[in-house]
Amino acid sequence: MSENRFHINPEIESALAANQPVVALESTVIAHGLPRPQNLDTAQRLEQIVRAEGATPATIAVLGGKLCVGLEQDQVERIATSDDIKKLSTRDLAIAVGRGWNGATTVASTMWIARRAGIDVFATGGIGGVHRGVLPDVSADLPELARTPMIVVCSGAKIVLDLPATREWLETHGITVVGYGCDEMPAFYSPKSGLPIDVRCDSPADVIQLFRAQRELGIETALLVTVPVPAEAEVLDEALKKILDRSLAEAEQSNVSGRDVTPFLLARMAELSEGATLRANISLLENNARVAARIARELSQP
Ligand code: PSU
Ligand code: MN
Repeated sequence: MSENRFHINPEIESALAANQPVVALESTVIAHGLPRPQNLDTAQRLEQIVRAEGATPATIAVLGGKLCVGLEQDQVERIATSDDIKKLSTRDLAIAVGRGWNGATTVASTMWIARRAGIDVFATGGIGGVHRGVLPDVSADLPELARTPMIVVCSGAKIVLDLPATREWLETHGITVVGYGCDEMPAFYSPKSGLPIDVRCDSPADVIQLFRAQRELGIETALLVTVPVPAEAEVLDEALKKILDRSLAEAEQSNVSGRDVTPFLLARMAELSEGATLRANISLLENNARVAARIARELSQP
């Protein structure tokens, strides 16, 4: 790994050197997943929550072609407010570095960078997965989970996806799915998917016990810790189904494809639900950051 392609914030560097807890956060959710101005507020809140739990937040992005781990306040603002922030998945990292781009990192590319920076715990909202529809559109988040040994805290895969197919993919590729305080895999805005978890954990120590076992065995996949959206913010299934169907139909009519699909669907659902899905998204992001910080603290115990 070429050091000069990375910019690790000194605060993160010293936390990692001292084996203090660090939580990686992605930036695509800020730049492309949430509307303004809630995106900047949320980015700042997530960092505050991680700090309040006694861990150091490392928001990850690419700025001027550098893989940045831990952003300054003005850099977070830039990601949230400027119009030239690209959505970068793993396949885009070499292009972004080679050409000196600014971009936000997805779950896949955030994991890639976090792992190489030595971070073991990452919090996000919903992972990407197998999309609905005939074209096999599979998020790069999935293969990255299959080859990156770290703890990823999320609320399952985003509801816009084919959740049963995504669940099967995780199983086929040997990714252990933990239900954190739940017995089924959450479905992003809703706690119910009808899909199984592999194991239930009720505390950070429970999760770390599995992560340590995974490490000792040399298992190279992520440990996917799925946490339900807090009850007061969940969106009921019936309401959700209608707006989801309408959003999917609109995406098809407008020929939205590739990296634009997910941001389009999330934005349309927020509009059609009069902000209910947005509130759920922010609530689950905050809760996941809190859970991840507690897990990171447990991991840093000797
Ligand atoms: N979780 C959220 N909102 C988001 C995302 C996750 O609550 O916007 C982003 C993540 O960065 C994830 C990406 O990696 O959506 C998936 O996009 P795609 O389906 O194009 O791979
Ligand atoms: Mn895709």
